[in-house]
Amino acid sequence: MTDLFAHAGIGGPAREPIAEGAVLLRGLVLAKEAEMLSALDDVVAAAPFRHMVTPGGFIMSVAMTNCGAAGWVTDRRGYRYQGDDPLSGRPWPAMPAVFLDLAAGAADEAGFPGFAPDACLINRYEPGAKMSLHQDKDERDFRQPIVSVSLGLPATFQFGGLARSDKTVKLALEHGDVVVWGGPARLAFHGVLPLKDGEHSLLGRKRINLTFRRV
Ligand code: MD6
Ligand code: FE
Repeated sequence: MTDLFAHAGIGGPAREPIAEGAVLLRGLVLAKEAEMLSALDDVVAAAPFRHMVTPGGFIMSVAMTNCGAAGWVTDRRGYRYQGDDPLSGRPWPAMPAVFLDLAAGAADEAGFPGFAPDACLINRYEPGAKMSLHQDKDERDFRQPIVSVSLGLPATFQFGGLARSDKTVKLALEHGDVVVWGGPARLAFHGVLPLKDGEHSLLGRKRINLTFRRV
């Protein structure tokens, strides 16, 4: 049976459990879509997307920027969070209120009340860009969840276990979807398969992913 109340706000968003501690809230962003995209434009105007280099010397296919008190960066020296944008030497743009509200609301919905992110990593995928399997472990407090927002072209998300070699499940993430990820899933391996070409009505030939964390 179809869920009559999906995305309607009545009875909450459509929720799809992924694993213990990880849930997909389909379409949660759609009600705030215009505000979110406008805030995103402001952030990107102040701190443009750039392709960072991994500690091993590879240029990432995903272009990144950040907003909030701390931003995730990688270069030859390693992965870390830092308060200044290395491109400009200035602090990252402040986290827009609409981002904070969305992230806190999604976390609450998923059973993680009181989530107050201080970092938002913004990833831009163009056709062919991918994110290899990895764990998010550069944060201090793994009791805090991560809230992940998908915008633009759909992508295939891979979600595995606590060991790299664990079997993965594939999940189609679409414009407006939010994944909340914490508890026993917080250190699960995950990745994004190479983005398929396409044209999104609002974002064109790309996918944007926002990940909110408490660093
Ligand atoms: C992406 N996301 O969806 C990449 N990490 O483009 C992530 O790496 C990620 O979505 C931790 C938790 C949720 C995520
Ligand atoms: Fe990740």
